[in-house]
Amino acid sequence: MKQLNAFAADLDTAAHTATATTQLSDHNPVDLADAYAIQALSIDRRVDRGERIIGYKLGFTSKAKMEQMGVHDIIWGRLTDKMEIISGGVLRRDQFIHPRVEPEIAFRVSRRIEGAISLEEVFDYIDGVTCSLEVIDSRYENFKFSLEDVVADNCSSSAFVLGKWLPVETSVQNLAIAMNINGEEVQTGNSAAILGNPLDSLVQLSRMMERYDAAIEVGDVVLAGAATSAIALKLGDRVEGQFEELGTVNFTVA
Ligand code: OOG
Ligand code: MG
Repeated sequence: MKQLNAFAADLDTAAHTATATTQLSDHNPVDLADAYAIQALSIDRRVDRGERIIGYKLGFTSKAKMEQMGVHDIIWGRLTDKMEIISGGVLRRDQFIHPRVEPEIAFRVSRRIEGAISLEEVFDYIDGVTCSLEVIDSRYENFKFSLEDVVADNCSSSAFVLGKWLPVETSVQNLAIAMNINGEEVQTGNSAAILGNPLDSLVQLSRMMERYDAAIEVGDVVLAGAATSAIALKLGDRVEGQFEELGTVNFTVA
C-alpha cells in the first residue's frame, strides 16, 4: 500500500510540475488492479488540492488509438474541473510535458450509474451529447507506456474542451470528424471508429467501473475515446474540431 502511494505521488508530481518520469513497468511491475489503485490515489492528491472529479474518459476505444500507442485494452480515467478549458480558450503550454490532441465525443450523465448498463438503457442515463477535443499528456518519458503504466497515470488525462451540449436525440453514429491545426486538416475520421458506436463507451465504462466499485454521478461528463490517433501540439497552435451534426470546438496553445 505504501509503495502504491509512492507511485501515485510520483505521477502526481510529474503532472503537477510538467516533468516527465520513468515508466513504472521499467522497475516496478504492477498489475492492473494496482494500476487502478495508483490512479485513484493520485486523484486523491488532486482532490486534496481542491480539484473536483467531474467525469470520466475512456481510452483505446478505437483501432487508430490502439495502434498508435500499442495498447489494445479499453481503459478508463478520471476528469477533474481543473482539466476543463472553455471552448475558444487557451491551453498553457508550460503546464504540460508533451501534449497531444485528439477528437472525441462526450456525454452528460443524468442518472447515477452504479453497476453495468446495457446499450438499450444508455438513453435513460444521459441528457446531453457534444463534441470534444481531448489533450493527453503522458507523464512518462517519450510518451511510452504499458497498459498498467497508462492506467496508473490516469490514462494520460490532462485537459479537455467541450462543445455546446445538444439533446440526446442528436445522432452520434457515423459522423464525419475533422481536426484542423492552424487551418490545416491534420486528422479526419468517423465516430463509428469509436467501438462502432460511441454510445457503447458508456456501457463499457459502466462494466469496468462496476469491477472497481465506482459510480458515475449526475452531471458527470464522459469522453468516449478518440476517433483518430493523436497529434502533437506546439506553442501557438490553434486547434479546431469539426463534427458533423455536433458542431465545432476549439482552443489555442499559448
Ligand atoms: C492514453 C489515453 C487514450 C483515448 O482517447 O484513446 C485516450 C494515451 O493515448 O496516452 O485518451
Ligand atoms: Mg482520449
